[in-house]
Amino acid sequence: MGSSLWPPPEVTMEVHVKNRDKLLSSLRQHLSESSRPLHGFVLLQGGQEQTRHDTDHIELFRQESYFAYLFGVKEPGFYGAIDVGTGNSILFAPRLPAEYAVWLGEIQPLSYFKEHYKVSSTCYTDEIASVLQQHYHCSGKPLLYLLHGLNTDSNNFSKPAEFQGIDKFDKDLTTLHPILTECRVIKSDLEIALIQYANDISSEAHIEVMRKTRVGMKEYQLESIFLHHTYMYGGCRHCSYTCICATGDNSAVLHYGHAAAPNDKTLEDGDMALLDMGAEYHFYGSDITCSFPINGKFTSDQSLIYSAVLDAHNAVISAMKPGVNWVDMHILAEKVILESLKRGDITLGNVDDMMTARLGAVFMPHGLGHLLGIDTHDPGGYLKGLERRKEPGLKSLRTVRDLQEGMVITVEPGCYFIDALLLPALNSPETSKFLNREVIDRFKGFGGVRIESDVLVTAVGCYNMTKCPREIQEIEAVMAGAPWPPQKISTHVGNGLQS
Ligand SMILES: [Mn+2]
Repeated sequence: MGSSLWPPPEVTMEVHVKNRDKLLSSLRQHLSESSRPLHGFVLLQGGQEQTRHDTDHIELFRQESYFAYLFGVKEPGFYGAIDVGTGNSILFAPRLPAEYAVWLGEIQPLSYFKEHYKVSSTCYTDEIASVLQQHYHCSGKPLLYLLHGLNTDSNNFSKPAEFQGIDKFDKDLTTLHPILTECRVIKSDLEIALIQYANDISSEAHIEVMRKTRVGMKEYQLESIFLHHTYMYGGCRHCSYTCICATGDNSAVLHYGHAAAPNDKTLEDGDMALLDMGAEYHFYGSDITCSFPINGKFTSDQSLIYSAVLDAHNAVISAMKPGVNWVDMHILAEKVILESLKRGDITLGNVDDMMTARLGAVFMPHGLGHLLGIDTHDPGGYLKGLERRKEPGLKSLRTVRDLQEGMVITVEPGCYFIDALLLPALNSPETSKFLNREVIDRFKGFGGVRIESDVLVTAVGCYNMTKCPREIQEIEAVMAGAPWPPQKISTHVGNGLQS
């Protein structure tokens, strides 16, 4: 089919110039407010290439995300500094051996990096200490603002920059991380454009997969179609995350597709597919899930679960606007799903009582969604002072924040039949009374449904950046070959004369 999006858009480094400006003004404001001097340097160390285990096989490098945010540098081994006093930015490139030119290509001069990455100056990484000393015009040791802080999704800490001669500097390890992370939470127009493109090409790839899905194929063939489309027509060499191509009972395995479960099941007639796949374009990602019947026609049970999830997805998007709390959106999604399950006789009793018993988490154990940007799970979900909830389901939320204009957050309700959760729930006196055992038995092996869109919070509401068919009729039509987006039906049905 090719692609309506070819060729991919030009990337401008202006996005990173703006990101640096934003950090500089936030940091300066913070320093002024705490009566601290406006000098010193922000210093970040970019990512390093890694080899596979003990071999010389070099894994394809992808830049560390904070470094990518500020400098947009695709090459490994760089450092970057921002002079807090002057606002000047300095990139430090690794000094490459002459042999590099034999095996890896032309060695670019420093001027190339200065021009390409739109920084004030470029030097070599073995000059960091001397260059920063030269740029410092105040008394005492120059102060370095280094990146050190917790990633609340992984529980890992970012690694502060290290270099020869760092002992000649004072170090501040606490100021930078929360300020830089907060900058990343609210997206600029240029960042939004990149996320939109990642969404456009990924949405198109999902539709291509939907159209080519046939009984008897393997899950990895769906993955392959997606990867091909986003790379071939979008130049997306990286995905935001490993593709989850789950069918049948695998779709209840939330993070299916990993090395031990490598998308290798045969697609069976009557099964659902749950495909969670998103491409990355110039560091900025997308995170999209489509669920559909492999044979192209929803059964009544599939419609029941799918509609429950779609209603939750749509209810959340209708309610989203600045000031709305994300925990409330999660609870709204749970409630809509539980009401649908009750109408389908899967659950019994009063929905509010089910909510109190946290029954929603039996069917949707994960959080409703997460911030999205350079990382799939973009940082900043838990501002200082915000506590993770303890209750099932809510404790999985990657943020509990109020929505703000400029956030991009995924809306990804799901409903799954997971034995590891259903069996204990059926055996617990608090939850078993809500569960219709016979009907639930019918859903054994069903797997699950998830619908995931990437949503931008606007001044007055929100905007869904993901453009996939979502309604049951739309999915069935697209799978049967109908165009997407649907062709506009002409309102001009007069006498055939062109108006
Ligand atoms: Mn997601």
